Amino acid sequence: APMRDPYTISGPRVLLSTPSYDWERVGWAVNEGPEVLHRNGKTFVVYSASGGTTPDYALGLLTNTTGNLLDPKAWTKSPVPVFSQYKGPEGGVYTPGHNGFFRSPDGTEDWIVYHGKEKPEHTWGGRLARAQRFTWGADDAPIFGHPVPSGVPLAVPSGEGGARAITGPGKGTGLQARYFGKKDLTDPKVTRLDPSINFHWKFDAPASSLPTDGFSARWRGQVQPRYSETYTFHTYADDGVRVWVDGKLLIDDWADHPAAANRGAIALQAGRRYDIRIDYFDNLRDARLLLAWSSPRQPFEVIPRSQLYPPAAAAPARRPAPANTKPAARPKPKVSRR
Ligand SMILES: [Ca+2]
Ligand SMILES: [Ca+2]
Repeated sequence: APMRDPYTISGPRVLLSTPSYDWERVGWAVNEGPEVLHRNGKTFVVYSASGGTTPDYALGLLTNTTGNLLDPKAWTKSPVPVFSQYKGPEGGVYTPGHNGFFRSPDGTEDWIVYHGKEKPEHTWGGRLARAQRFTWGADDAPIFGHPVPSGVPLAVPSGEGGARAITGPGKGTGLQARYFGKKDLTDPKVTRLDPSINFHWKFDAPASSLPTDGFSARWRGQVQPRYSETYTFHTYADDGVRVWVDGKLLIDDWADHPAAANRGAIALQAGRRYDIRIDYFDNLRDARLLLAWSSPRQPFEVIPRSQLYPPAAAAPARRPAPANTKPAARPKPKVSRR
């Protein structure tokens, strides 16, 4: 209908589309949820078709190139849906539709937001809000591709604060290490910079001034993640180990045992440096310690030198790690163990 203002029609309504194709009539015959796109003088109406509980709910496209928006004959309907259910090796998306559009914060990208389900069930439930980027064809029509299944990583919209959520490799040089002649972090013998923590000393000592059994070590400095997300820190230690990140005790396994894996998780921001501290001791025989990390985008790896820094000079720790170094009387660690 013609409109006097954005919320008042001023003339008779005109019917532009009815469910005419089979793919618009699965479950129920439906055309609904129209959303408009403009590009180079052309107008597009993207609408949702078929029953909203069916896996076949899909988006259709009407195109107007004349600018006469109230003439039904000026609109051409795509004979096939332009966005519909998808099943691939990485998963499936069903019932995609009832969408909206938005631009990336810097105005360079076009995005569709829509609902879709992970299973082809005939229910209203299970619909999840989803968003992905779309592009444009030479004929100015939108190209949506297929709905992207859950769990497939997408870059954030260009210019979003999170665009800095990925940083390149850091410029770290490693952690400050102090090795002690006794297993309770006393009797300091050696101070040095360790580029990363991936040691298997076997039945030997880390340095000639240290004993082969009953020594300990403490690493201090900062760790710098490359992604803004929850990181899991992993250790593999013989014997005991504790790890603090940003003052939070993530791994607490201060006990004698053969090599054991531990882990603990914390949410981190890309590019920020967080205080990290690792305490370790060897009681008898074999001695080893590995410190790794993983996150949704960070494959499991020994934390590399580039992301580890010696303690910040002078600047006091924002949240200092607890001073507790006594091994006795600590509750059993709550971290999971593999
Ligand atoms: Ca040992
Ligand atoms: Ca030993």
